[in-house]
Amino acid sequence: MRIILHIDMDAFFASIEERENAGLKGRPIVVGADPKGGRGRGVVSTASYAARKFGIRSALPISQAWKLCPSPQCAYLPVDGKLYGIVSERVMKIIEQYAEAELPSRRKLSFPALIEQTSIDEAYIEVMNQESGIMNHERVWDEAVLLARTIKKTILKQERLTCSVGIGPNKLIAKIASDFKKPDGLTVVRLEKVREFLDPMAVRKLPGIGPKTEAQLAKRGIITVRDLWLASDPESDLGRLACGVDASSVKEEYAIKSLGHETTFEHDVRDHALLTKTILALVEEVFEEVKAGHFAFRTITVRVRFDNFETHTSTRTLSEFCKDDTILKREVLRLIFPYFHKKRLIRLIGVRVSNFKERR
Ligand code: TTP
Ligand code: MG
Repeated sequence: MRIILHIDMDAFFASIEERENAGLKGRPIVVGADPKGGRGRGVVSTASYAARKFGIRSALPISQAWKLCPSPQCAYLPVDGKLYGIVSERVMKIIEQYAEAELPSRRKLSFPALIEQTSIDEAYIEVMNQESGIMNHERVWDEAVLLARTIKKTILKQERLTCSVGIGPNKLIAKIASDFKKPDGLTVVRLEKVREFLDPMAVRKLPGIGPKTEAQLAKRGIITVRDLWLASDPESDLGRLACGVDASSVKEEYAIKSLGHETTFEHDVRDHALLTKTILALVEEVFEEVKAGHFAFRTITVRVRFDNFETHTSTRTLSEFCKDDTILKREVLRLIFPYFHKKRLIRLIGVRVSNFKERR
């Protein structure tokens, strides 16, 4: 029997901007590319819940967001990666502080909680993992709820930000549960309630089911998770998902797999100097986040999209872990220069680092 919490900050980038500026309180806010009066070409990073009422979501083209809710009704703000990295670190410290404090029942068995951060604003905590039934599960469920409340209260008090928490018997259920009553939600799904919880849900709510699979399933008349459960082999991946079964473990190492930034130009570019300046600015943004997360990385990837949407990536894996921005800049320029020399118009460039060593 396991008990796992999933914590996910609400509209993270937008909520930080909202708390930094009293004039933004409760307003529709979009954080992302410059909308350029509706002609901007990048995408939305995130939208505040007030902006989501207009249908604005992460990854929507910024020009479409503008159509749904233009400025000044909606505030459009650039991504301040450095600030979000710092806030993320403070939030994760709060989570660690409370998760690692001894819960009364756990003290008896003396095992520590495991914490796995999976993105800038998400973490799992495993508060119990027990094969046999010697422990009073009831008490641990109650303590998990108390832990969730304490973490929510502390993040609100110290950071003036809300988060949503899901508690379940595995990571999959905890994750779905944290999303269930966003924002500022707390949802507990015990093992015996998993079926009841999942049954009426749209299949799209299951992690890994995107619009394509959703459409394919809909053609077969499969709309809800119950439909999927009835129609699939319980031993298949989809079957297990529909049953809410997930054996994956909470891993203590820092689980962010990569960090990157990219930019879509307002006009397609072939100017070598502008391309170089832009990629170096992106490298700096990435490096700020690398520093904030205390990472060392080994793999560097650049991405280039030409005006006809032909997209290329080039990757280099260093022989040793690296924490140095001079090496990062040098390698990124080496990787990307061949594309600049093709004299073709470029629409987008980006850089990503991955293959991280554990924190600190
Ligand atoms: P999410 O947790 O997916 O989204 P969110 O915190 O904005 O909103 P929710 O309340 O639904 O959890 O992502 C965390 C941050 O990561 C988000 O604030 C901005 C960034 N992000 C992007 O930049 N691009 C994306 O496509 C997504 C999904 C997130
Ligand atoms: Mg979030």
